[in-house]
Amino acid sequence: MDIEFVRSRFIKHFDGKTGNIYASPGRINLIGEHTDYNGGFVFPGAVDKGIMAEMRPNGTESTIRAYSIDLKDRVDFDFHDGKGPRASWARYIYGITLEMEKLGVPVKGFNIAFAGDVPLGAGMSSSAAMESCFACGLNDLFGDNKVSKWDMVLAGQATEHNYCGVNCGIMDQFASVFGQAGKLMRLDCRSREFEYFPFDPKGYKLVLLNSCVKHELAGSPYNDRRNSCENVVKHIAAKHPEGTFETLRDCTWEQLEEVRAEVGEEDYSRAHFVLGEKDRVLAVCDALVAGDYETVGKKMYETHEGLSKEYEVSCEELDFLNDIAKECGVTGSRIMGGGFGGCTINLVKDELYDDFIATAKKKYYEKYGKAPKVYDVIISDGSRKIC
Ligand code: GAF
Repeated sequence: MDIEFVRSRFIKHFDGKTGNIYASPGRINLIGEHTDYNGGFVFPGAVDKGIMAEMRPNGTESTIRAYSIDLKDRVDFDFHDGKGPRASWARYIYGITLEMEKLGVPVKGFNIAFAGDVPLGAGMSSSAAMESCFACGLNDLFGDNKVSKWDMVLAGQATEHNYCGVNCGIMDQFASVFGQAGKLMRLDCRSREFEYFPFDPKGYKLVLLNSCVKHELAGSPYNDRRNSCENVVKHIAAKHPEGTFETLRDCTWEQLEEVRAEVGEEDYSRAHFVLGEKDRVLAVCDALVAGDYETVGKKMYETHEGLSKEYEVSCEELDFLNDIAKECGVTGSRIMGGGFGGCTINLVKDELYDDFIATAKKKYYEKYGKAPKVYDVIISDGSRKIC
């Protein structure tokens, strides 16, 4: 992303002065979908696309003057007025400001202009990129950088929960804040322990195909899926007062079978997917250590199948892209992120890459009248101050 571009807009839309520039990336996730809020494992990495913001204190007590460069929209609001702005993009700024205040950062009024090259609604978490970028800026401008990385992750997640209506897990904010170039991260979402995994699969490429079906978690059945999982846990816990059951992470296949009739087929299938996905992430870790990309790919296809048939977060277009991947002999392919649109992530042998991309573009265009967008994955660094 272009620093000078953001700076020129910041100068033009405010008082001609410059501020500090911060950037945070979107993310990919190799495997481990809808496991984060179930206390399981995820395998994300930050990408080379994200959000860049210029920010500067403006001398007021609590007035934020915000400009979205991409939307060409300006919103001014008082973050202590108890309601905040209506524009959905500005609610991320409002929410993270209040969450950083809760963490003890003495935030005052500021000006902010921001732009992004992470595609919106593509399942690469442009919203987490915004939250972590703004958190990074507020921490630096007002908080002497005393807020820890983990607290910024949690502040981003709380922004989604409290101001944007999405009861998400912690994967996206974690990846955006902790990302490192060339490395994926295996995160245990229950203990929050994580490990960096250098990711350089010789002979393969990771590529995203954007179905261009806009994925939007607010207002989607994302929260319903979470409720289904929590309902199953509640039933298992009631049957086993001797145990501690916080999330599906604590539940076994046998316990799930025990409550099948009482929770109903829909919630059963959701939980069945999550238990399987928990095992698949661990299998993929072992396979990566062994350099066994065939197994990695096989697990990706299994995840797609589960997300489509059991968790029901796919759509016709994503299933179509997945089928094309199979036909082209792609090693692994699946929906990435929350679902309901967005991208597939594909692990492709170098020699099949050109044919796969050309075939996917052609067939998708023939069927849907538009070509999928193609993004080569470059694993990059997390949130940072640029200057
Ligand atoms: C979205 C959420 F924000 C994440 O927390 C995660 O649940 C993901 O969907 C599915 O794995 O990106």
